[in-house]
Amino acid sequence: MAVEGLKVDQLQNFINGEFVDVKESTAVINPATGETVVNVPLSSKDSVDAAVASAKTAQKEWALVPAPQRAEVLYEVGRLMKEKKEEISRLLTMENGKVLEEARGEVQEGIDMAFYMAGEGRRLFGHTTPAELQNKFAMSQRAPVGVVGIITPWNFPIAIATWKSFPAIVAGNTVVWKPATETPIMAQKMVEIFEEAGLPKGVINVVYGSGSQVGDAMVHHPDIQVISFTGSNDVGRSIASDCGKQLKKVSLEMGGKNAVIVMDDADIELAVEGILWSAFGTSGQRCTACSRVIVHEDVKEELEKRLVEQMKHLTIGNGLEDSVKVGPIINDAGMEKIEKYVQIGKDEGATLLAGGSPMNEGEYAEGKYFEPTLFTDATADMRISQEEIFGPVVSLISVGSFEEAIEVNNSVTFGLSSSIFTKDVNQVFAAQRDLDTGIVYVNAGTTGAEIHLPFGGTKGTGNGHRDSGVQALDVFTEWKAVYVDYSGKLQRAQIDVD
Ligand code: UN1
Repeated sequence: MAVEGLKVDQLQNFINGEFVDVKESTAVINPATGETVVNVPLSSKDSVDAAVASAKTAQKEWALVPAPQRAEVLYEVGRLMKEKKEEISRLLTMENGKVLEEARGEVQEGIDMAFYMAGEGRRLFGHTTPAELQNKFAMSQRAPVGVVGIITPWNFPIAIATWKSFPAIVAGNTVVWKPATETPIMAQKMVEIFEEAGLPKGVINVVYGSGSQVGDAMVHHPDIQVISFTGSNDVGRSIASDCGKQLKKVSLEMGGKNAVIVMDDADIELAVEGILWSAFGTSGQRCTACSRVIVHEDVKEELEKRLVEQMKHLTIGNGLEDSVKVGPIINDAGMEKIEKYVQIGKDEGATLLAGGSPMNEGEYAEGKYFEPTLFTDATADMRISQEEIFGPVVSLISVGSFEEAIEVNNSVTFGLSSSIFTKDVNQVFAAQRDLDTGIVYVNAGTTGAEIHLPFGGTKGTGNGHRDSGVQALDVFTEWKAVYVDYSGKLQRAQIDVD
């Protein structure tokens, strides 16, 4: 029997406005309970071909709909998401495990994105600029790229999908979307909402399945002009090289190794709150999660003591329960990776101050839970200080100065988010200049990006593009420069200029 809020117990692809059966499927497991929530199709290349054909046909007409009218659909999408926020949030907790309060926050992020991008329907600004010759007009404008392929992760299955699909749609593209197989219900809910909002058939198409089948077919499909991907660094690199060979535009967001810097003049209580929220919220399964704390040596002991004390109050369990602050880990692969890194940390000589083990007993037996874990005496070059763990594990590294803190922060191959706690205004401004990440926080943790600002990072985090913000439009549009000569004669630029 289908779970509450979901009409079906077997999901179907959504192609050209129709729900389509696929032979093979797999179970979606609630990581908090081990129960099956729904079955999700495992599609093959044929489904991708059908989805792209539908998107390609629909795009011709969609591109001709005036952008303010395309935006009307997004306003309605936002309104419906708002109306169904509680129902969607509960389903999100069931398939992903994040606690209900965070699920509500994620759905809200999608609602914000709908209204923000709907507003772009009346902007989509280009420039008008003087031409260098008399009686000549010059402007630049955005044109849709065509069919867009979006590949979204399980950790923010609705918010990230809105960061990518809404700008694509408002700009006149059509979409083929491969959601993560762990969290397909958010795609089902979005499809239902798009339909109810009146999005024409073929503008959004959903194909469920693995990266190796569906993702690969999308990346290699000649009629998909852009791939926007959020996921692991390894997969992102291979997508980039495959797209590179085809000269296909690609936008990548591939995680982080984000740090909170705590200076000797910081409000330590506030820093503790910021660290706990950004390290253990979402069980550390955010690209933006804090996994390093770079602490000034003069406040190291105090910070350690307060963190260990406060960590005792983190309640772990099923995110549908109000009292729970830390939910489960998404799956076995996630658990194994976390366990592996805890062992690496011990072997490297870091000191384990709290946690460090999976939780398998009693109420935790059926789900996948890992204790919030704190290492100290880590050094900047250890693997636990360099590699993304994607779990509730944080390592303290102590430093002697502001300059050293910045250097340690910047010593990783990722560059998504960073944070500094200090009351010194000079350090605040120097830090926001010198921290080499795409997102910088002052006196807050490393998470909590807002949708109207660009989301993404430097170095191994991305390839120069940004999700959300007005910048997302650059991924889904081509710039077109238009010159109108009304002089009635041939005027040669750069030559016929007196
Ligand atoms: C992610 O983890 O990939 O800033 C997205 C944040 C959220 C988005 C996280 N607004 O943590």
